[in-house]
Amino acid sequence: KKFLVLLLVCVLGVSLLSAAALAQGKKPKIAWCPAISDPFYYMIGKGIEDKCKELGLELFVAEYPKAWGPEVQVPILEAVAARGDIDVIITGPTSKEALIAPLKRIYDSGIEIITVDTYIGDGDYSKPSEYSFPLTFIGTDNFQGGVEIAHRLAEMIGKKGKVFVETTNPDVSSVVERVEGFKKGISEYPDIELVGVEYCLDIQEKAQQQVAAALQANPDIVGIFGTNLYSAQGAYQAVVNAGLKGAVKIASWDATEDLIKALREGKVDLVLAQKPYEMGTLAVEWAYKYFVEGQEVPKRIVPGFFFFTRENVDDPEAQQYIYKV
Ligand code: T6T
Repeated sequence: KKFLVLLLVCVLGVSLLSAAALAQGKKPKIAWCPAISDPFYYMIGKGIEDKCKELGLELFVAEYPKAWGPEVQVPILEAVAARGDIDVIITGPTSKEALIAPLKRIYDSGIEIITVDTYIGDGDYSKPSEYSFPLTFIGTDNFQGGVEIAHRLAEMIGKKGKVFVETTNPDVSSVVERVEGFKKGISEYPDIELVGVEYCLDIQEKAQQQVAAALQANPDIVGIFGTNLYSAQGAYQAVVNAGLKGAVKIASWDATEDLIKALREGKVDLVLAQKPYEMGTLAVEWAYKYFVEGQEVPKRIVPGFFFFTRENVDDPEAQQYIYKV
């Protein structure tokens, strides 16, 4: 009996090994499953598409969802996995927790996962855990960005007064880290009070209403941090509508053409640009290196970010950071 078990273990081991060996040298077929339809995700998609062309890789692009969340994302991912011809899925998980099990099932069916922009669990894929199976996480250091935004906003408001944060969801790694980083940064200013954090679920109109309500409840708010493009776009519209343009300083995240125009017009005062195009090219490059060259993939890859201010917004070298889709 012992011998039979041993034999079974050996056979299984050898077939797993040969499956891994077979995977090497083969050009992977990539699937891009965006988390939401927005200029940031279109830029990632553009990077993926360009790099696939350059490396001669086949690419399948899933639909760009109209709403943010697992209810919309999971069925799309499952349909892509069910095609049967995909080697790697590149996606941005719309929840740290709710996406662990669905992505694990897909991984167990033989598809590698690369997460871009957002991660599952705590994002540390380097030590074994129920969520450490993705090949890598490629995304901005959102916590650091939040800290730096806090310091810059503090300078703009003379290091005193009430500030407010408009964000999207409480369980999405990117924005959670931005808020945490912001709180950490702002905690160094004893005369600044954070009066609230609201969640718009990535819906711009909701962000606008929530900021309008916050301004009514606290007419002496002097600074607002909008943690992503819909939060920031909704925030500045509420401030303009309230007749407070310029009086309330706005730090925004994501360099859409809309936010850059608003910066020029004095409706926002700071824009953090991520590097979504680079996230896309890096994801494909590493999938290629893993499948074709058998290279080990770093578990965390961090493209930097860039700050737009009214002083540098027209610099020729800054233009590359605008999300132009
Ligand atoms: O800010 C980006 C992205 O980093 C975040 O995870 C979700 O929102 C955006 O896509 C902007 O809408």
